[in-house]
Amino acid sequence: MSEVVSYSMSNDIAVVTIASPPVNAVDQRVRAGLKKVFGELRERPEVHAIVLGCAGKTFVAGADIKEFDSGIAEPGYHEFLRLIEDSKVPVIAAVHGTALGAGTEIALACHYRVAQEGARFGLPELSLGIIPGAGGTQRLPRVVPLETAIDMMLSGKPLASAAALSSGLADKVVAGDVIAGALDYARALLAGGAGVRRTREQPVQGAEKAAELLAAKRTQVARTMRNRRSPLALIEAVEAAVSKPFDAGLAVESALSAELVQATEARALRHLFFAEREVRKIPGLSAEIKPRPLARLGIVGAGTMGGGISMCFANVGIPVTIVDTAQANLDRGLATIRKNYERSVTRGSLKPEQMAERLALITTTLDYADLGQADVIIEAVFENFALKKEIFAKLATVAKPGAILGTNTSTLDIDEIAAVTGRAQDVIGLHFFSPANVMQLLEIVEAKQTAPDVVVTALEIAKRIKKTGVVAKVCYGFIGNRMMDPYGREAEHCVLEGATPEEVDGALESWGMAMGILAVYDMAGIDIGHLTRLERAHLLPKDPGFYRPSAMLTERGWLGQKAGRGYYRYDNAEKKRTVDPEVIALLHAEGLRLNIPQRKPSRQEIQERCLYAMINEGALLLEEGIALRASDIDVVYTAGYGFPRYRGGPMFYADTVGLKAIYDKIIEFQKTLDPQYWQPAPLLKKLALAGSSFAQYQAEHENSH
Ligand code: 3H9
Repeated sequence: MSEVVSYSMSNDIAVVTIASPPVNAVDQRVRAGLKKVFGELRERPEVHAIVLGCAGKTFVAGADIKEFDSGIAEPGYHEFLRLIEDSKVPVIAAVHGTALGAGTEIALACHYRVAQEGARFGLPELSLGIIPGAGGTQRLPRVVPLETAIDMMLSGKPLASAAALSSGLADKVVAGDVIAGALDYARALLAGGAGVRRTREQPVQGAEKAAELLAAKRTQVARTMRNRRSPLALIEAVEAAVSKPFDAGLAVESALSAELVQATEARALRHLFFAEREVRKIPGLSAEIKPRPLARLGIVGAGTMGGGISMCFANVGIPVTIVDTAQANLDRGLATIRKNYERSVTRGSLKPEQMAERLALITTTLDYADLGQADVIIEAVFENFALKKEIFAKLATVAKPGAILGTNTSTLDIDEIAAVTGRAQDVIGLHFFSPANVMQLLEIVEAKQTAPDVVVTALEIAKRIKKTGVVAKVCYGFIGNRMMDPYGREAEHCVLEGATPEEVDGALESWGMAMGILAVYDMAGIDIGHLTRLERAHLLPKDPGFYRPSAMLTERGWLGQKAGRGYYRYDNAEKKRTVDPEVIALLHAEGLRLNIPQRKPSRQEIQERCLYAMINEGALLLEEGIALRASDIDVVYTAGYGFPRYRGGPMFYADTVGLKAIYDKIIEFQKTLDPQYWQPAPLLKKLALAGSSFAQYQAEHENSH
């Protein structure tokens, strides 16, 4: 009997168990094991039903993603799935935890499905740039209504056990042990004389309205999933389920699946899947180092950031004390938190009693001494060095020994902040992104003297509050904002050269950015960046065109959305951006005044300038050791900056373009644009000329740790 798949008998019912920790992913051993076991059971007439379940914390969580790069080894998926489906006795899937991807596909090949309360069924393949390739696109619409099937696969969102039951995906939901529940169900089936119920023999539900539905879904996908191939392929596969016999449909699914799995989109998304798990592993930090306690949190500053961060902790049951200098600030902050929760209640994503519980966890105070019990204190006041230093000096006196002092600064020198505390080992950067309760990224900034267990605790914090924590070292802007700087610089310069804000943002958005950078400035407030640049003026290039548009708009009070106008106007009822001819004329005239050649860069040039400037900065960050890995940069950008996941992040994208091509372009820009900005990073140059890539550099580096 195979190691990972085994079976035992419960009277006349066989219980097959997959045991392949941690998540029972289907690899060659699992496939071979299932093939062998179901082959054997076929030959045993005393077996009257089969229950298929999993050991450990979950049912099968999908195909083994690692196998996609090397190709799927024999036996293939269809071989064992067909054996399961062809069984002459009923096969009942016993699902606990999460049945994802191939897990749901296995459950669909079974004749019946029993789910434990709280179990979930999902087909998240699109998030990996592929489609369910083990029969999911063909079997799911034969089990649940066509629209439910398409929505489940397009959104990737799993169905909870109750929804699975009402849609027909689960036949029964049981409390307690799912194997026992499935055995009971099997006995009831046998007693009632129910036989096999092969999914492939069922009709597609709602086939008569398919044409209309599929057309509507295609339109939706073109709008919401720009530049992507896998969603369209998914609809094609489902169309085949409707229009072709099962086996022919399966062949369509297989052909599409094989095409997608090797394409850049899927490679990019796989890269991120592993990169997001890799960020938790910090070279040099031994597994022996335990995190410090995290039972109580303190926040300094009841503004937007402080409020959002407080919510992150209250959401997972950690009590929070917020301190501010004025009662009015505390009241306003708390009112905003309440409003945010109320919105979730109205939307139905939060129950009123959960809102009450969370609000009860948040207390406010004017007295710093009330932070004395906090295990972690996070300062979240606006970006002002003097103020932050004053706060940290105060925190050092009230915080209990060993309490962690975090700063939410997005740019400032944390070593200098730590220096005023006399306990620099406790100080760390915890950079949240606005809105903090929504955005996925937490940039963890390790200062020179930060203690290793403080870094471990910061990673633990990220995990507890369900964020992606990425560790960076101290420099201006850390990973994210430092790379934004040259990106935004090029976008602004293109405007001075004669491109309109809409042309610049349009180029970036059509490439895949969630939002063009100028529209982002409007959203965040154009003054924010401008003020930090004023503070650092002595360090910035002596170039009158450098971020000149932001300066001009700030001087006029056209600060973006909050002012009703910025790069765009927002004075219509829907607060949608519309072009502002006055701004276009103003910035165009400024370009002329500064003698900037007027040349209206093409869409492609805008994209290349912005992205390559960003990538070049990323290479510098790697060389300087600010970022640990190229893939960490990719995680920062996709989790925190609206970088399209299907492009894998800036460094992965650079590898797909080819570092030599990027290097050559930078040299070309050095000749045609301002050479002070177009200096290839030494690492980029080295890798480009050696025909190497960031991925290869990372692999070599990892081996040397
Ligand atoms: C698919 O099924 C295609 C099919 O249609 C058929 C094609 C022919 N493969 O996330 P965690 C590892 S596509 C390989 O930290 P959690 C993971 O890397 C697949 N490895 O745990 C990590 O390793 P390490 C569709 C996997 O409790 C460890 O397991 N399925 C896989 O926070 C623990 O993972 C999905 O997309 C895998 N499939 O979350 C589901 N899954 O410790 C992907 C996990 O070395 N998985 N690992 O870093 C998940 O969403 C989460 O892992 C899950 C557990 C929710 C299951």
